[in-house]
Amino acid sequence: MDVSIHPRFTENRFVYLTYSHGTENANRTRVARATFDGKALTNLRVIFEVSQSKSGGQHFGSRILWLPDRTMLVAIGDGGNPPIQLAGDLIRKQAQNLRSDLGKIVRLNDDGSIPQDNPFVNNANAEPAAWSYGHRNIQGLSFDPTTKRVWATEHGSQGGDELNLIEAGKNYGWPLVTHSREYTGGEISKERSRPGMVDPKMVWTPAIAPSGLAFYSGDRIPDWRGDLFAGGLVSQDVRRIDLDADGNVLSQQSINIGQRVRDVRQGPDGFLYVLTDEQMGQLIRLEPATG
Ligand SMILES: [Ca+2]
Repeated sequence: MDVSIHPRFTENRFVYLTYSHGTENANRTRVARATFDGKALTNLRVIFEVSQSKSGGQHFGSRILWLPDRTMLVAIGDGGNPPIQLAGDLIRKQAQNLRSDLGKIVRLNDDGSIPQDNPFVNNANAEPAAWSYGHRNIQGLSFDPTTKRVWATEHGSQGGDELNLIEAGKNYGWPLVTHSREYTGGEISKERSRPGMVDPKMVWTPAIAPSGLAFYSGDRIPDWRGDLFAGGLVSQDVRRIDLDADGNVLSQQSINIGQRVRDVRQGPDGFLYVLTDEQMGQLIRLEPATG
């Protein structure tokens, strides 16, 4: 589901992959590390897997984001929609269970071990990998190198997709508070906000189905510096999100792509790259119009 190179890739040649592993009845998100020898990946080793197996093919996450201290954040989905269950209850409730990796962002060292400054590392009732919780299914994760802010986009159910400013140890509410509804039309919760839970910075209803998120810090497109770019699978566009200094959303603008957008990245050349996932998926480079 994601491919990411180590911040010191030129020295160690490490490549990281996230993927779903197992069977229809028992599967979980995994993180593996391999070495790229110039032609192929070798020494593939699983360095992390979600604490519990789930059934079905939904809500694995999963994006990788490197922090400046060379730890990695990995987004893990809540496990699936009703009627998927775990331990006799809807699996999505695991997003509020700190003993589960489901519905979390986890933070790992580059070998998969647990950083000793993780927020719940001294909590005997929590998974030590957990970094933030109450997430449904994050498929966009990006970092602002100036403010050190972590941004995530998360799929709602029907409507209620979210842009969140992520901080260590915080609860983002799912499924106790949400703007989204069941696919069958009913309420998931009557509550949109609750003390002790973090409200989204932005909500998309109808859903854009956000996938891929890039904080733009390049110099090729000066007008776009400091803006977020969120891909949309259903909206088939990229949303440019203008932020103020406090990280509040000022406005959004749709850049029409006309295909399902799976990922958005800033390239080392300072341009924005958009990956689409239709039959003939394309890699598109966005450049400023001339003249
Ligand atoms: Ca939320």
